[in-house]
Amino acid sequence: MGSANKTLVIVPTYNERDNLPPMAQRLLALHVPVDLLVVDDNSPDGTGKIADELAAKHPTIHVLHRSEKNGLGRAYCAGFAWALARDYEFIMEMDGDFSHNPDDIPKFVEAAQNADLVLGSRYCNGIRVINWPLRRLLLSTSAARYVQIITGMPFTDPTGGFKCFRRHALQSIDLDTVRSNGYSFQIEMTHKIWRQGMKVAEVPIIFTDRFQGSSKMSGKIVREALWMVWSLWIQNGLRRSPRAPSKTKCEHCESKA
Ligand SMILES: Nc1nc2c(ncn2[C@@H]2O[C@H](COP(=O)(O)OP(=O)(O)OP(=O)(O)O)[C@@H](O)[C@H]2O)c(=O)[nH]1
Ligand SMILES: [Mg+2]
Repeated sequence: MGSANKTLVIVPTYNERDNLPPMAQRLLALHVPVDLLVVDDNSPDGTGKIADELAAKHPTIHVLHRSEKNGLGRAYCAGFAWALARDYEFIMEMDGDFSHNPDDIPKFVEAAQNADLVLGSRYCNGIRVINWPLRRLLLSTSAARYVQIITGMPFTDPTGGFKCFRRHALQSIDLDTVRSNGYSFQIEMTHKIWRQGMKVAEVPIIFTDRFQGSSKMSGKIVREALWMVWSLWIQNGLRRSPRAPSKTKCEHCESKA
């Protein structure tokens, strides 16, 4: 199957009807050409229908409909499988609520020329988070430290969801074995790539929390992440380093990574 562009941006959506059209416009206007895949879990607000209308107008926009809300991790895995069945080389994760700035996409693609996975980091060289209450920021930075200590992964922002995978990095993972769904989904995907000795780069991003709607952060998401990192450490043979020599790289904050 052919595809027009080498880069696919996967945006999972659940009730994003107001955000999706402006997001699509921003992606269409990028100087690096990208395809967009919307993975919609039958949003009650009709986001899926809006996505279909956009796809009918623009050949670079695609939609994957899923029958019910099943979490971010499952939506992304479906999107990854869709991408791997086509020719995409750079496969990105991005939120659909403008927490992630689509204008950062070219920066990821550039860094991915020389890496297997690129992570957007809110915390390398300072803290760049807008509109988060202090307790949410503390939870996120403590989670990052916890992940670093237990797994040995040196990344400054392991729970972030703005990422770019190279095709072969995704192909190296059995997507059916990825179980986690909340923030630990991000940690699990990165760990599965890093522990093979693949090259992981970080690029700095500014994260802006949605100004409308309430946070989905819950005790369940935190608990899932708490045990997941121990499970990853066990999967890695109790190692805190990759099995193969690490090629970890932080483009902009080399000293910290
Ligand atoms: N397909 C699908 N998309 C989802 C699901 N849950 C969240 N999303 C989308 O995933 C992206 C990130 O989810 P958010 O709800 O913003 O999660 P968050 O940023 O951790 O939490 P907030 O503080 O609420 O913004 C958004 O584009 C959501 O619409 C889901 O179960 N299925
Ligand atoms: Mg959000």
